[in-house]
Amino acid sequence: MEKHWWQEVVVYQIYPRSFRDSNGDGIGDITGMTEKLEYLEKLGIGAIWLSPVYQSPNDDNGYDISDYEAILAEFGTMAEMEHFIAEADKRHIKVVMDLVVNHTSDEHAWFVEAKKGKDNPYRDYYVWADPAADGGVPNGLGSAFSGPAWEWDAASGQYYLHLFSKKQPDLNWQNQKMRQEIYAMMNSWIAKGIGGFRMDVIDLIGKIPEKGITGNGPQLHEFLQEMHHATFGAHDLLTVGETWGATPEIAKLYSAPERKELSMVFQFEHIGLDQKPDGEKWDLQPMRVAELKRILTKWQTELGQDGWNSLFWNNHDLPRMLSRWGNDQTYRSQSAKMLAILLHMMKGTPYIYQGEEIGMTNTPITTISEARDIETINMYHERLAKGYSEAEILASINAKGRDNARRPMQWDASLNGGFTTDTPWIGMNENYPVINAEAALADPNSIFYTYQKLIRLRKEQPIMVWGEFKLVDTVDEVISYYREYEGERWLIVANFSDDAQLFSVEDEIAEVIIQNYELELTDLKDMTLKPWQAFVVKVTA
Ligand code: TEU
Ligand code: CA
Repeated sequence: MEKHWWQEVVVYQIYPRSFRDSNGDGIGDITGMTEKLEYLEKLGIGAIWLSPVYQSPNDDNGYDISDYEAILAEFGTMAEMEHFIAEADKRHIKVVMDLVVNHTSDEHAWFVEAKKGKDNPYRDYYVWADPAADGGVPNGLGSAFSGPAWEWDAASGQYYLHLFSKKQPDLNWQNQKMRQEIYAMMNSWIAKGIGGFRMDVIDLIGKIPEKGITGNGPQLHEFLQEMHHATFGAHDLLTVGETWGATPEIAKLYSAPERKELSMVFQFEHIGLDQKPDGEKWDLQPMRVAELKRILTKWQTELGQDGWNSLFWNNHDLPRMLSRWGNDQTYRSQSAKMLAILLHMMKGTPYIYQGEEIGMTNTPITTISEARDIETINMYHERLAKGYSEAEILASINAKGRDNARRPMQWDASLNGGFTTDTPWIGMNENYPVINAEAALADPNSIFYTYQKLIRLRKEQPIMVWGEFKLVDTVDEVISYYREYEGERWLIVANFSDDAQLFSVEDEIAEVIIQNYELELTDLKDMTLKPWQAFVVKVTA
């Protein structure tokens, strides 16, 4: 497999609305991001995945785009965006844009035209259907944000499809002219010197709604190969598809180099482990570490040379992993560092979500008025109507709601954590006086410096990027594996629990690479691991 820059970097995801407000309106912005490039350079990341900054009515916080080639006024100007790209480039940081082309905003010019009538040239850029025989929705497709995926358009007597909010009408990828306009837009962003694209729900663009097919449709890979050849194929860009339903076999279809589609995908098999199999994300069950170990191992071993893994615990759609599966109370630092070591020592490209590097935690709410996310608010009303108790619903929201990740970045102990001098668009987590970047930078033992070291090791030690993964047989709560490369062998050990756990291997320690306690590590036989203990040692071959 030929080598690419995007296999060797660590990517940092910025959710711009919540990163840094430079002009005191309570909303993060591009100039605020530029101000913080020095911080990101210190962390050592090589690319930024930037959640959408395009013009949008913000029904879904920018994932409802009304103009792909204009910047949301609240975030700044195109000149400030181009300056950000240039400033990042000076620091050897590439900017990976969020490409949201499964749908647009209903305020996009194309949809405004399409709604004018059935004979409008843009009508077929979207998915329209006649009512069913009973006059109701065409079929049973549902929206990810509650309710049916069909919205009635009285003017034309048809429904239009929206797999997300009704202000996010799905684009019709069967329409070749629409596809060409998307590719032209992508090329205009490539011309600005970006480092690639993260592709929002890209597994949905092959949908066949009349047959109820949404993910992995028959023409999906044909469209992606067409997109590759028409846009980024001529450049060595990082392209990562968001593909919720991917298995390793499906992932190979996206990322096997000879298929000329994408660099890699985000798969979510590990992320679903605390969701009841027959339920929605809100229906909780305990995560079993043995299952997590099995799934992580499957992805490490089954992609082989036919693709490349992305590695993540967090993003703007997920609760903070430190609170979700770590211990953000008694072992906040140790469990955060364990999560970092366990993930970054695996084979693939690691992604850090803003605030993860300083151990930010979930932010519980006590009333729905504190929520901002459309997915959460719609679910709240839907489940109240279905008879769920408010306590049950709030418990689900506090465990899995997307706002947990979207609370403003905590920069220092000053008012509003140094995020803004105004009232933030969404409440701060009240622990910002203790958990913030300034405190992290001042503490040589902080979670930040564990991430900084892991990123530096990846630059210095080829075994981290190219080494083969081999699982070690351990008790359920311990995840341990070797990485092997050109005769060198590293052993990674992580106690993924609140309890002491037994661990034993015959290897001799040649060097301690990194650990989340400050212990003398001398003997790997018959160890008793401390709660959340994690370490990496080079062992003698
Ligand atoms: O998310 C896709 C998606 O399916 C998630 O919304 C997921 O279903 C849900 O959040 C479960 O936690 C992408 C973007 O990442 C998300 O922010 C957007 O809301 C969505 O697509 C629509 O663009
Ligand atoms: Ca602002």
